Amino acid sequence: MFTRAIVKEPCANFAKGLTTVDLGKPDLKVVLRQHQAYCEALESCGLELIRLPPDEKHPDSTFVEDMAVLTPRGAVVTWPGARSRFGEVESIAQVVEKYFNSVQWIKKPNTLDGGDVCEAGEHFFIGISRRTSGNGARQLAAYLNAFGYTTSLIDIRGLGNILHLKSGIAYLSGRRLVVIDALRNVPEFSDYDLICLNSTEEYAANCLSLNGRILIASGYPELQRELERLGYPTISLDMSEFQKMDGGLSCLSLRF
Ligand code: CIR
Repeated sequence: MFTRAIVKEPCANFAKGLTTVDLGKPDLKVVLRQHQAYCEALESCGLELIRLPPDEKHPDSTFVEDMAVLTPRGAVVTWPGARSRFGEVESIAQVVEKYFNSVQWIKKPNTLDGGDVCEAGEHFFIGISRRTSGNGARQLAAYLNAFGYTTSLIDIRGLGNILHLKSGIAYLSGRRLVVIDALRNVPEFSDYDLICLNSTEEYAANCLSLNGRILIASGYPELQRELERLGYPTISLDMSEFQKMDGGLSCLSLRF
């Protein structure tokens, strides 16, 4: 069960952040409205929010997930893969230090984005990506192994043109994962039940399982129907403005 989440309000410079997609410029008013709806959805799942103020110097700073990996047995503060995001670490680290007794750090020059880390119960999948270096992934694996978790590394470079591992998979519960087509044959997923997304619903892979409910981006009816058929209550949220900046549901919070 999760009890808390760290969130950071999007800043006025949000549209100046990094992106690889060409979906137009986000509208700040709508960004703030969608962020507020996201916060309310977390609260409706029983989470108490730790709300951090906007940081105008860092347009991508609302995507707090990339700055840390939080587990019931300890936390790891990361060193992100994008240079423009280095200055985001400090404010997240301060909160993490306050709530966790055991805090480890990814050490420079290794890099790791939290978006590349998918918790699946006692196991963690760690993506090696354009943002997460091989050594960063191995360093995180060593920390998680010391906490008593198992890990596997998945090199996603060249698989599906996704930014982070969790742009292409989500863990639901038991042994069930949502995956995009490019990841369905990854050997590490072979003993999992996979919900495979069709090509028009790939953005929906980044859904978020929270205390028995699944937050899902709105506009992806096939996944929503399938989740409901399997008995998961869903909460759908309009993510249009975050999608323009390569962001999804998981990136907007750090749950613990
Ligand atoms: C970036 O490129 O870093 C941001 N515009 C988006 C980060 C998304 N984070 C995530 O998926 N965990």
